[in-house]
Amino acid sequence: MDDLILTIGDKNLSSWSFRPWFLMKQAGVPFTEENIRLDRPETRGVLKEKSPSGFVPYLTHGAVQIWDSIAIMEYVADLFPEKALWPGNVAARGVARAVSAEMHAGFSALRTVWPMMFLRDHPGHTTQAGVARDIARIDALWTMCRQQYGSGGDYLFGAFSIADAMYAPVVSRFLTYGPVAVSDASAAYMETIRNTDAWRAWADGARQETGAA
Ligand SMILES: N[C@@H](CCC(=O)N[C@@H](CS)C(=O)NCC(=O)O)C(=O)O
Repeated sequence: MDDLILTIGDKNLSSWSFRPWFLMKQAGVPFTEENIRLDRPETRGVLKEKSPSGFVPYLTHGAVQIWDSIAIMEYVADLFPEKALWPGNVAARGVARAVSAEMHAGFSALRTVWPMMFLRDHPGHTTQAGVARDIARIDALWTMCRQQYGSGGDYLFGAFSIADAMYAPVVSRFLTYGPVAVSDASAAYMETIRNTDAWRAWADGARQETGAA
């Protein structure tokens, strides 16, 4: 099989890059990482030349390029069925896809008002009603997943899945802009995510990129 090359943006900033990177790293999918720094004078030109969509992330696999975070994760799930990146049970898989689609398509207030800044370490934040609504909905989703589908492990659907990768940048936002009031189940889930090897590796990379290491 050709090598997988995942092209991503800055680890401190690029929430969409974080999702497939976190999935592949935590699941042990072998890949090479390529980086394009965002918010630089040359960024637009580089993305226009190299990325099919003009955005990161994108995945290169031989002659094939796959763009958009969720399509990349679906492609990887197809390539590595033994990694079981979606839940095996049909009902759980359907709900996992719904939860992931809701993240991909929604929560625009949270994403706009609290952009991911992985290394943000100062207290305080601006907020608005839309952010509170998004937080409440995410808390309800996480709590429901953990209670109804999570009995086989510590992740949303028990075992680690694409749904967890979709929400990893939200865990980052809740930690860096919070504290946010969430259920005990959601708080425990956030601890699970922040204690993964992949989370620590991303944080190390973000510190190196920003010169904070
Ligand atoms: N729907 C896309 C969104 C990708 C996206 O918005 N990527 C941002 C970085 S997180 C980007 O490439 N921005 C280009 C720029 O800053 O010029 C996905 O899910 O991958």
